[in-house]
Amino acid sequence: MPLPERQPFATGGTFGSLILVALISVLLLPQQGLIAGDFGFNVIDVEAVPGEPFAMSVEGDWTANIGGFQLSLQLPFGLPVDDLGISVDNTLVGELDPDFLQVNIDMAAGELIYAVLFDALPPFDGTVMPPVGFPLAVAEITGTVPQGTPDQDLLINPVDGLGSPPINNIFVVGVDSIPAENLSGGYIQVREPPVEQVFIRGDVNLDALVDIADIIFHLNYTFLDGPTPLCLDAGDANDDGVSDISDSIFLMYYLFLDGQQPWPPFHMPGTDYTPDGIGCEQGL
Ligand SMILES: [Ca+2]
Ligand SMILES: [Ca+2]
Ligand SMILES: [Ca+2]
Repeated sequence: MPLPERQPFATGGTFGSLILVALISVLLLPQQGLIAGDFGFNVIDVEAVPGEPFAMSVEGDWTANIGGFQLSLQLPFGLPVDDLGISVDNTLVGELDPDFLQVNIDMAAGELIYAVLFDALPPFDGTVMPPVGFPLAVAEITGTVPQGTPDQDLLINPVDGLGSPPINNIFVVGVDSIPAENLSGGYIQVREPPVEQVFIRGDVNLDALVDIADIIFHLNYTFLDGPTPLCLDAGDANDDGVSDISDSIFLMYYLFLDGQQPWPPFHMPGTDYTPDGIGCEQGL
């Protein structure tokens, strides 16, 4: 029987092709399933008191090891914020000590561009950040709303195509840019804090004196449909968070039976030292 013809390279060739295909598959594997919709940026609302600095978080969400990201944020026209900035301070990204950080703020155009690459300079050690499975703060927007700025909501909104050349919101995965498709903006909520009302505890009728008229006022509204005090907390003479008969009795003891004086603020007007459910709409 003749020996089968030798085909020394046929098997090896097929085998080599299989290895090549397998290798390519493995190389491509991390890229498979990278759906842009799984990547996103979310600007988190922050309350800002005029005259005080604020820090606004930008969260990222991603499903592959990232080597960096780029933010393109639209700012309201004439944004009333001094010293506007963005950084990776106070984030885990900051802990990676990124090689490349580029900020470009154009207040007139209403654009804030921020690019971050973890590993852009030699030695290249391939620093990446793995997905953590939930949104994570990747940047912090800081600034100060000037004193006297009226209450308002200022939208900071991730929008693709800002700047020139146009910049998109992306994550860097390997050598690819993955668009961040889940984009949601957040508001700088400018809020002047309410002025805390001052009162003298026991001075239910708000005439800056604590005397028998306050006991009568207190009994009147507690039992006889008299007017509710503008500053209920002033009527809470024993400062237990409730205005009731025990406060009238407390004041009687104080005024006529050498009892304990009302709790602070007393003698001098002030605010409640022991925050509770009872408030003061209007003080002295
Ligand atoms: Ca009084
Ligand atoms: Ca009370
Ligand atoms: Ca209190």
